[in-house]
Amino acid sequence: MHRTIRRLAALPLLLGLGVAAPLRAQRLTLRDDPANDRLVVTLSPIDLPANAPNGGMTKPPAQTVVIPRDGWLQGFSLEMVDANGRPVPRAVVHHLNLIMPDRRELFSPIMLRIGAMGTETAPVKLPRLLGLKVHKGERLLVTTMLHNPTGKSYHGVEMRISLPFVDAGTWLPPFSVLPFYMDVMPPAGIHEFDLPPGKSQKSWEAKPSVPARVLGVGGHLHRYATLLRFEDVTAREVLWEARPQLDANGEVVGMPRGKFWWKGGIKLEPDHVYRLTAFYDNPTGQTIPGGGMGTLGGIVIPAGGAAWPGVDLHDPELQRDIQVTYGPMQMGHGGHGGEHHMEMMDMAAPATSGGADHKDAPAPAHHH
Ligand SMILES: [Cu+2]
Repeated sequence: MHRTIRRLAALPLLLGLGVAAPLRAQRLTLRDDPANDRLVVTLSPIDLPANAPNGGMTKPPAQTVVIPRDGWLQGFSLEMVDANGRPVPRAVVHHLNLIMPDRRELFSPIMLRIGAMGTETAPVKLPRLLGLKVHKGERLLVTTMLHNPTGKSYHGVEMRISLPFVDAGTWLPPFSVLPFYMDVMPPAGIHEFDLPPGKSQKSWEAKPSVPARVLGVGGHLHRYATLLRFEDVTAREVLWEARPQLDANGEVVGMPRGKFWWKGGIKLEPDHVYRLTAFYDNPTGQTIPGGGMGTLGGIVIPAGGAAWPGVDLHDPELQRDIQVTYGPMQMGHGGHGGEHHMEMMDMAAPATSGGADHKDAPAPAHHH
């Protein structure tokens, strides 16, 4: 009799423990906010202890939400508050990626990157008349990596991604555009590379899967970068190149954007080869492990009514992309072991998606 009572008394405690654990897990949810023409995607709660040792990274599990109605996405912005409603500094976001897992990229079969943010990325808002057409039921995947370099601890942090959204029933439908992403490293996998001393360059090339017109581009580079070049190898033509603004320490503080909509865009042909090259000049005399990166992001319109191809789940490159995206680690940084979604990071290479003008093109995809 006594034994039974004791067991029953212990039961709520056990249940309590059983419930407590899942409540601490970070959950991604979507709230439709038609009154404000937006979708709000929330990830919480996240604990970010102060002065994480050696720049320890937290990677909440990659999760998806479902688009609730047909319409157009027109950008994104991010805000963060902790459990006490205090604003949390943007410096804690190493990067954030928005991905459509059921669609593919233009230059490779990996999942479609629709937006990315680093520490310094300003909100992205497309002009009212441009948008990414999405359908009810489509999935949106969010991956992020966070750290806390500040002296303050933040608990129960809520990450709120606001996505301006135009309903399909609008009286003035936006013109449908699509994002594209290209990297100097192969698309699926780690995008940082070891930066040799002195002058060096890294490039990757590919053909687009359909003809398209590029309306605008932006770039992402790391410390000591000198130039990002996008060229049509077949036509032997440089389509866009930009020099990053560097500060006295060689850190990238800004990156010009290319706008081509005014001339009807830059034509991409599926039988042409395109190359992206990042140029660096590393004055340290030493190889910087994982110090280099070069990314191009932009928006296109498919030309001549070409249908964007779907995902091919049998494609090994897509499989590798899925594995890397959902896996515990997304970063190179010298191959430190990652456990419990934590990783030792080389803080000499912070995410700098900085740019003076973020209004006309989505930020380049930024996958560490
Ligand atoms: Cu980077």
